[in-house]
Amino acid sequence: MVGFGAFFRNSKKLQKSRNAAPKPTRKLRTARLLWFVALSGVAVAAVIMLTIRVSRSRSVRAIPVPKAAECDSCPSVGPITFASTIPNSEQPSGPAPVGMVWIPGGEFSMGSTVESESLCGLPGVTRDALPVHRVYVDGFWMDATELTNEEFEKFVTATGYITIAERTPTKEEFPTAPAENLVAGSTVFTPTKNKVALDNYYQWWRYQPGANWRHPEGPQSTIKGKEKYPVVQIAYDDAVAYAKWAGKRLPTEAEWEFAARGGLTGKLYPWGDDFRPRNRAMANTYQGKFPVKDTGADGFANLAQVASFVPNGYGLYDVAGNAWEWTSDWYRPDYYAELGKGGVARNPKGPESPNDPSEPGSSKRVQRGGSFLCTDEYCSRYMVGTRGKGEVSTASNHLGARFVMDRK
Ligand SMILES: [Ca+2]
Ligand SMILES: [Ca+2]
Repeated sequence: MVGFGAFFRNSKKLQKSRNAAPKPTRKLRTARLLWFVALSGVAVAAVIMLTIRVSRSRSVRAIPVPKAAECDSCPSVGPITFASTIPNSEQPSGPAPVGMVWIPGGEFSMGSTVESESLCGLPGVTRDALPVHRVYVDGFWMDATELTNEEFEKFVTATGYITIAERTPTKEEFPTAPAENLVAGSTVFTPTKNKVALDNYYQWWRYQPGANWRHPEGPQSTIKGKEKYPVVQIAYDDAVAYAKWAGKRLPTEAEWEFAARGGLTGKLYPWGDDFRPRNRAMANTYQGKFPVKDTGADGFANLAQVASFVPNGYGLYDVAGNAWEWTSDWYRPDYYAELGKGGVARNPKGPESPNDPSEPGSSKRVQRGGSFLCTDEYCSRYMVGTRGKGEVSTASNHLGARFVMDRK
């Protein structure tokens, strides 16, 4: 983490370079940016790992045996081979809820052995997707797509719900902040003008007053015409509130990964091991020089309408890329190591409490699937076994959700 002073200087440059963005006062930027950056999470948390990646590996490679000696803080490594996925054969009797597909559940190997997961050269970064371990989950219904703007709007219309990004921070929450600095907003990705060293994510993330799900990149942005795009700028509690209204819930991390693997065993991506089979884009990710210019070579230089790419084996769209997706598990980098000590973990629901050594005291939940900002330069979190994490009250313009429902 860079210090506050460095961040402020960098963000000042960013604001100066973006005429379209409102220009908050220096005091405003100072207090609000400090607060949100301290919370980090979401995209920021993902990018922490991404930025490190570039210096380590430009390509994704699976390794037969992790080099434990490289990392004192990495979990102990158990068996790393993926055993076959064994789906349950039982099918639900009733019809599928609207927009949902049946995920049979069953036993599978969970985790990732990808070398670029091994980012232990910097403090606080561990191989959190190791060891590969055996897990069983019951069958469940899952949304075929990420939650869309039009679906979220129905919820808001029906309930009057106000998302966290829309709420004005209070003096009680931030007693030391001047009143004029308490402004609602959220985290927004900002392309840089020129190529930059990928060691400071503050260069491409800013706190944007007025950014929320209706205005994902700030007051001048809109979701008009994007009814079937994934809703973003959704913090964890926002997702939970929607789920409660819709009679659904967020998936556990294990459910999410079982579903995303689509019945395959140990593959890098939800569709296999080839990122672009027959040179076909399979997910909405980032092409070009990050974070300067996304060429949109996959057809989209920002979010895409949901289901713009082919689904996985279970009929799920965009489990890789487009928008990050919340899960209900607390984040701990050592959780897999704990589970790996036993036999088959049955319906794991995450650790009892969160702990991210890179940001002690923060409360983070697991996020999955990566986003349109993930690139093989460093953010390869569209790989199906890898993990993301985000502070629960922090949203961003590449974070959304998808939900599940238990069989009645
Ligand atoms: Ca793209
Ligand atoms: Ca997604």
